[in-house]
Amino acid sequence: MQSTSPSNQRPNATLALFCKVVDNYGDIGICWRLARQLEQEHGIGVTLWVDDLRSFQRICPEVAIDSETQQIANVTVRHWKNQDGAFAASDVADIVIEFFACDIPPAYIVAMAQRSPQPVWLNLEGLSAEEWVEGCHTLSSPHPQMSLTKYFFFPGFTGKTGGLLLESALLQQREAFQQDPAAMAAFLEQFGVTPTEFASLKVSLFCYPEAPAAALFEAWQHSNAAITCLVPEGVAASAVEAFLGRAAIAGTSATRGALTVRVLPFIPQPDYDKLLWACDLNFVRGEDSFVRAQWAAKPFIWHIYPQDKDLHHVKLNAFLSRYSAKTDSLVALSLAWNAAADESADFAEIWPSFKADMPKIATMSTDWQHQVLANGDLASNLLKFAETVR
Ligand code: TRH
Repeated sequence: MQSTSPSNQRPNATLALFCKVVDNYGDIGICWRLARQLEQEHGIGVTLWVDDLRSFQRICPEVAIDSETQQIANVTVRHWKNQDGAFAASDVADIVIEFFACDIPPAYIVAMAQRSPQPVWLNLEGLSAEEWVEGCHTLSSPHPQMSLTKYFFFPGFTGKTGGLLLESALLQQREAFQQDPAAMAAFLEQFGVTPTEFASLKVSLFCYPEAPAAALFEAWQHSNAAITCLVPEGVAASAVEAFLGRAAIAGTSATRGALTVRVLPFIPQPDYDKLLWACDLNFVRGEDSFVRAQWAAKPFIWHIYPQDKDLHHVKLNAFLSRYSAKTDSLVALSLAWNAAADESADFAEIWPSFKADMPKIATMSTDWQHQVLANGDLASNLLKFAETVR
């Protein structure tokens, strides 16, 4: 399964990836990235089953929302409408992945049990830096009624986990882009970013509605150097609208004091990478943008998906204690941004020290990349594991 096969040849193996878009875009963002990489770099024939084509279309404009089956980037995309449907053993792929414990249609599971040889069945879990993940990664779970075994596969930051998603050419592409200021300026210009804004400290902002964006904007207005905050439409909407004094539609911008806020459209996934690469600081969220920020080699602040009883604070602290580029100011800003600090946040105090530390954090983030990459990438690790349980 290691070599790449051109798309017109028989795939090295077939794989079905089931994705339920629970909330937001992260789930389909991760599954689409994984599907493309398995096809392009490993020659796997991938079928991506997804329930929400509209969300998928926002990160991948080629998606036709009314199509039951379509080919995009050599991946077969199937609209997963419901749990009904008849499946034969011959419909089942060599490897079957359910993302985030979503329920595969019952008839597909029956067909999996009937297939000979049986498929490798994986539950691809969410990313966490917590230690327990290492103990659960690759654990098996026999089906209660059928003779089928499912394995848990956890992404993660250590060699005892499945690693992180990373396309083989990404870091090279990122370096080439970052070494070409004209390309970065041209990229941002299409969203209305002016030369003056390009010369300022550029920050991308992607967060959940709970983030204290208004308080951060207030501190940035009084900064001693110009800041341009680029925010996709719909993100931090109330703070952005209050700052702009009007609806936050793509293309609108306003400047108050040192801060310019500019609203961007929601852009396709590959462009979002370029946005992260072109900015000096990135605020990211959830799982996928959080991982992409780690490959951007720029300082980033993570807004973690909020959970009941502040469980997400445990996950945030688990990451911060592993992250090798952490500094006191980065920890302070991260905790304040996630309302996880003991005291109420004073961004006017935290921001100047974080800004002063940014060059150091950017340098250390490269060490972090090397550390994480020593574990290999998630797609390759997943296929290696599948070989061992075949
Ligand atoms: O959409 P998210 O909030 O996803 C989250 C996480 O997956 C989380 O684990 C899950 O539990 C929760 O949803 C319900 O954030 P995330 O993971 O960063 O995914 C956003 C995707 O959108 C990512 O693939 C990048 C992409 N994106 C674009 O393609 N264009 C854009 O303009 C922006 C802002 C994002």
